[in-house]
Amino acid sequence: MIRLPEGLIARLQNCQHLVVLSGAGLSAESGVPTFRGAQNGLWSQYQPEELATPQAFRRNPALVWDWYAWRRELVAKAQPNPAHLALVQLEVKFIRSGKRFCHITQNVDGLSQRAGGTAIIELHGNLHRYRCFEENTPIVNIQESQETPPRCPNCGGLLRPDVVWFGENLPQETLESAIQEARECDLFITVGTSLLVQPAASLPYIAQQNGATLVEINPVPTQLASSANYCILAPAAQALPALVQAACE
Ligand code: BJW
Repeated sequence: MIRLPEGLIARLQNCQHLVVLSGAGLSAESGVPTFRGAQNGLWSQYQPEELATPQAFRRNPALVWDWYAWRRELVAKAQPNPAHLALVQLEVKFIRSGKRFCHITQNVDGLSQRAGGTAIIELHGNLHRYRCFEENTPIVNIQESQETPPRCPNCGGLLRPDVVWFGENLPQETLESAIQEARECDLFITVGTSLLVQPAASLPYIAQQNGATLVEINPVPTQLASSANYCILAPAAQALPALVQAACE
């Protein structure tokens, strides 16, 4: 049984505009490894931070492509977990009551959408989409290819996953929408993120500066814990369903 902090349920029930910022911990209980957790098996010899860069792709495109292909397969076999489903329940509850809800995710796995979520901002892209490394154009259908990575049908450049790597700008409109949501909300919940990566890590502070109540859900407290109004030190798949059930009673 999760012990929810006193006052949080009432705060959630009174909230008019909820923003949730999620990270890899949201999908941990679906069997998807977190970004900075211990890696196992095939890819344990590589640091994810060293593969998720344009430099790594330039140096060894096949290695980076294969890493994403492996992750894509892993995610395809995974199922949304009770934390993804609880967020969808919150979205439905908020929209039905005429209140605002937004889920900003750093995850590229698409599991929140598979759970039925629609009010989602994908800050770091999606590993099921592709674009041309040279022209930066989205590529919808990729053809069977002997080459790794496959090539762009328009210019012959290498294809890459449509995700945001270190040192790359987030899509401007996406980032602006996320910042606006953070500025306007009155309750901001972070779940399953280490908050080590900018600009996502600044969003809770933007929300707080504009008067929002901050909540952190993570089995391990992050640097946000000292500023948060409420912390739930528990896995997402336990904490979120407990919170949603209590708020809906
Ligand atoms: C559980 C759990 C359970 C476990 N339940 N929880 C300002 C200062 C310094 C540096 C910078 C700065 N501004 C920009 C930078 C550079 C850089 C950056 O932030 N570097 C830092 C390392 C310092 N940022 C960028 O380059 C960004 N671009 C940018 O800002 O452009 C302009 C610019 C460039 C350069 C300089 C200045 C300005 C782009 C960032 C793109 C990040 N991309 C990645 C890869 C995406 C594709 C892929 O997945 O392969 O995104 S990196 C990686 O980190 C991935 C994640 O989305 C992201 C965040 O990780 P997340 O989700 O928090 O995962 P973890 O593993 O770190 O944490 C998991 C958490 O879950 C833990 O806390 C666990 O405890 C918890 N957990 N089980 C709940 N069951």
